[in-house]
Amino acid sequence: MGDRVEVEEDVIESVYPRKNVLIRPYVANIDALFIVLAPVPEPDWVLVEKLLLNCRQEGIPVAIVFNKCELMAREEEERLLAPYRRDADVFFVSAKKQIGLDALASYIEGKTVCFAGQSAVGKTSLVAALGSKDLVVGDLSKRIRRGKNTTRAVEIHDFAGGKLVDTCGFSVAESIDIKPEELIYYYEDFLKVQNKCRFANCKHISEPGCAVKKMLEEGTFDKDRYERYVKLYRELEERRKKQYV
Ligand SMILES: Nc1nc2c(ncn2[C@@H]2O[C@H](COP(=O)(O)OP(=O)(O)O)[C@@H](O)[C@H]2O)c(=O)[nH]1
Ligand SMILES: [Mg+2]
Ligand SMILES: [Zn+2]
Repeated sequence: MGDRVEVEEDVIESVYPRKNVLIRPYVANIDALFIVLAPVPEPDWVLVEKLLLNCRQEGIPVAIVFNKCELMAREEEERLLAPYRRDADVFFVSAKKQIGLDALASYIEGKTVCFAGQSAVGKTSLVAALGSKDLVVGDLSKRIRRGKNTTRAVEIHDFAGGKLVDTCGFSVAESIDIKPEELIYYYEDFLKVQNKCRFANCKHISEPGCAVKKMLEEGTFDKDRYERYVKLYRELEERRKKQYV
């Protein structure tokens, strides 16, 4: 879904070449990915990291959309999202209370944007709330209110000269296609200090004389980010082991 096609009476006339493709969620030719998070359900940061990496590989810009923002204090939200500001634009919104939707709408204008993230964070609610704010969308809200039962894996809605792509939740176990030893190349802040590590190919996991570890001890490196990196590294390592048995 998401290939650019010309549809005439449900017949696919032609399929254009894809400019990018994501596997989880399975979409193609998007201009930006929205990673939707919320205070509830509690964010799965490893999933966030995976989505960021997937988009980096495919050259897709990412914005983090923190929904249900009315349920948490702004300082707390800012603290949670601070480590991601270098990789993504951040929006604080509420589909329910109609907060921050104008900023989101102007970011989307003319783009095909895919909403991704855990189930129940409010992806579909956001698509519906945006639709109700925009006069150009025509029958968007009608189409969305067909009810949950008709929600397919991916739904595409016209919006402000672009498109909103709503996806359903996908399993956190779904993996990215990166070798564990390649993971480091997606962490620029790790690479910056790598020349200070004793080993040129340091993965900053258990190597002696590691500059990242030293900075962690000194409190000058983001601990949460490092822990997510290690978790992801271990997961990729595990998966490779399984591939070779
Ligand atoms: N408090 C609050 N609840 C919301 C908000 N947006 C969505 N929800 C609720 O979160 C639940 C999941 O929403 P849904 O759009 O189905 O999530 P999806 O699975 O990501 O598409 C529903 O019960 C919504 O009413 C919000 O801004 N604030
Ligand atoms: Mg949904
Ligand atoms: Zn190191």
